Amino acid sequence: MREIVHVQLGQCGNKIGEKFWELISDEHGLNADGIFTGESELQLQRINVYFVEGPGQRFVPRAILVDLDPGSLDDVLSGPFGRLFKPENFVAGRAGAANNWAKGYYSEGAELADLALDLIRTEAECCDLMQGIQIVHSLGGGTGAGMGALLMCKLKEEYPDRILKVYSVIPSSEMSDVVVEPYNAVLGLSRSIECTDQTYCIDNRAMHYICTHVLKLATPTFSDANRLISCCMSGITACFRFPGQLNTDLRKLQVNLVPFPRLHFFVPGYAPLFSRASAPYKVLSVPELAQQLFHANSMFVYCDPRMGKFLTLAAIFRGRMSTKVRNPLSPSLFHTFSLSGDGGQTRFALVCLQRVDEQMFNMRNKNSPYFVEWIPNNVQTAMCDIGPRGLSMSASMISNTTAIHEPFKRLEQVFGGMLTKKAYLHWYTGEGMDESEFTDSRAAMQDLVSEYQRQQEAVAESSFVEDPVEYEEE
Ligand SMILES: Nc1nc2c(ncn2[C@@H]2O[C@H](COP(=O)(O)OP(=O)(O)OP(=O)(O)O)[C@@H](O)[C@H]2O)c(=O)[nH]1
Ligand SMILES: [Mg+2]
Repeated sequence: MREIVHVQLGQCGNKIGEKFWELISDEHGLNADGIFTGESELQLQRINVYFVEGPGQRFVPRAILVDLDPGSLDDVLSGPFGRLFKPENFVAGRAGAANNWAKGYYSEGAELADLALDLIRTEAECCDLMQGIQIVHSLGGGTGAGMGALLMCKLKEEYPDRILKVYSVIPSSEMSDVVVEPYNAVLGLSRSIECTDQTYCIDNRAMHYICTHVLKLATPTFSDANRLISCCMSGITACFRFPGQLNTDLRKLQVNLVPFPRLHFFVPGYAPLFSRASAPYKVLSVPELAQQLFHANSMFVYCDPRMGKFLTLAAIFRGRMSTKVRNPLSPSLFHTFSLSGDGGQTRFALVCLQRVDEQMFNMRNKNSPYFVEWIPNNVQTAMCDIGPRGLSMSASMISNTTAIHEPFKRLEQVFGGMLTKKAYLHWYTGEGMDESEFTDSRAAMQDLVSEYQRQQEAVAESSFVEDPVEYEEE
């Protein structure tokens, strides 16, 4: 089995992680005790990717829950799904990292990191063939960003050939008023450049915008944002968790989505998103979902994709799609997935996938100025028959767009402004951190921003023009 080990860190990581496990447990037919009460064999077929089967058909998340402040872990334990998790896999500190990256990375976090790593190791050793590790954390918190960075670096060192996939929540003043967050975020992101394979950026500014302008919520809470984030995570992972025609795994995603190793900061997106008032009038269809996915309002990072270029993009559709297709199967479709040999069902799925592919192809053509022209076929489509609870269909997107350099640049500039004044630095140096780390992290962010800009401006070279062939005369 291609197992994934999950780690959730800090308050934000634990809140989002809790929602994610609630959602996927339900999709796999598990109740709050992890007992299977589902109806379909499909729910169990690949359940081992995220769950470990214990005695009595009880399924336990392959998850480690960490926080330097015990509060968020207590909340998970006393929450509706508290009994789902293995009690030994909770790692709690005593006092938190007080929004200080250095406490998470160097002092308090470093003390607890070995314990967390031991637990991760134990889970990894019990896997048949672990495909990767996923971390959920915030980049604003001391624990999430600081200890998160430490764990990432250690895990990459220990498991260099496994995919390290991280969901990182980018801070925003709309949802937090902690002044040092830009410091924590840039320090954390600069480690992500080298230590992670895939970083899914979730920008609280975008989450706030979606909640207020798209869902029309008057006073959005973290819980509203977390619900959307967990739906997107569930969509992104659906093809690993359920049998499908295109069983995308982490490595395939990695190969297709990351043309340059450092440019692995993805913008996730999700559709449908609509307000409660408009729900009764919504008719979901593949074209509608495809259209929504390309809209800036569906993207979880506050940036305009039209200000950049998509390097690559993957879209995962879920649910029962219509089978009405006009064109015969395109031969190019076949090398994107393998047939599972189940006759009619596969045929049906093929036709559905073609419809979804067609729509994505149309959307790509319509938006062609926003794609780099030098990567052909840079849109991947995957499909999972098992829909999300309460909706006939949904779609999630993972885009690798150069537009992400805008929010990174904004963060780096705020960071630079505070650093020039050496504001708040004493909190960090007081934990043993050197000032040069700040300048190094800033330089790493600046390099990343310019790398994205360079690829955005790069044009295709005419390398396809063949040299004329000269024939010898007889
Ligand atoms: N989307 C979302 N963001 C959150 C949530 N909780 C906190 N945040 C954001 O995360 C950042 C603060 O990080 P936390 O996760 O609270 O901090 P921590 O990792 O527990 O670290 P310390 O408390 O400093 O030890 C801020 O930018 C918050 O806006 C949440 O439930 N959802
Ligand atoms: Mg905390």
